[in-house]
Amino acid sequence: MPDDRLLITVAPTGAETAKADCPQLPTTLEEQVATAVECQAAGAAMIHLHIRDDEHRPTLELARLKDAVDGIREATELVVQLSTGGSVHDPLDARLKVLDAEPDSCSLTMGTTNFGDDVFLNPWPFVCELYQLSQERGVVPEFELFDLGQVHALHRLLDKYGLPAGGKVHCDLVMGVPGGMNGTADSLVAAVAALPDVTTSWSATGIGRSTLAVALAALSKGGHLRVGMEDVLTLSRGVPVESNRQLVERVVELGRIVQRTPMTPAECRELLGTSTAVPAGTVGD
Ligand code: KMH
Ligand code: ZN
Repeated sequence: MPDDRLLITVAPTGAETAKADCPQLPTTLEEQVATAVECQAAGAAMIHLHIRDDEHRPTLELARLKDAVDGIREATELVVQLSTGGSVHDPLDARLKVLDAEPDSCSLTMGTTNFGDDVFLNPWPFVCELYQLSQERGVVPEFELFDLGQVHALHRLLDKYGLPAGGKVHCDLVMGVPGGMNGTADSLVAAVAALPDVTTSWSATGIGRSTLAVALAALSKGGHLRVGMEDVLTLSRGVPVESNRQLVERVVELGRIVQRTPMTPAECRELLGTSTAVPAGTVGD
């Protein structure tokens, strides 16, 4: 793949924003499929997905997760990544069951983080269990790193359990969460320098007002980008995001300025190893 390619992941919904506070947030299956279609057309290659119930509340209900995976696969070529982080209120066992929906990829956060006034719980045994399950099922993890300690935890995980399904190591720096590393160029440079040598690709996203600083720093360091209404709800002070497509279009333009071309979903599969992902233990058999 040409080395100017830019992976844009869209995270359209998240679990923390209420529909009542943001009616343009895509929460129904129809809205999420429509968002996926227009974000792919705008330049996204992967979708990081949280789903909602009929009352627009976060849910990990398996049938709905499967419907979302199927619906997005029918309408787009996007790599479908399901969140295993869920909301701060989701129990660990329900988060493990997300893999039953058979996504291409899953998020896998490398440690516990204070999350505003809440706690995003990721105890080490849970991280190890989820990782081993992803290896067994052939689901490619995206290692989500909210602070530098989690980068070091990733070294421990890979040392103990080996490479992910598909053989590639893709990380996403989630910066600017109140409780995690801040969303600055300095923090990004430190985190990228600490990534394991076996890392094959990384992206970054900055929450809220840090979104542009993080995107520009990531582009400067040759990284990839995640954007979406999970992470930011304003385009500038007082100007609300009207659609995820706007956020994708904005980073396509940033990428164009630094001579990066949006990656296709097929190129994203190659980058992440999802097309070749086989359960651990069968690699090389
Ligand atoms: N909603 C956050 C508590 C993930 O998707 O894996 C966790 C989160 C991470 O969004
Ligand atoms: Zn998420």
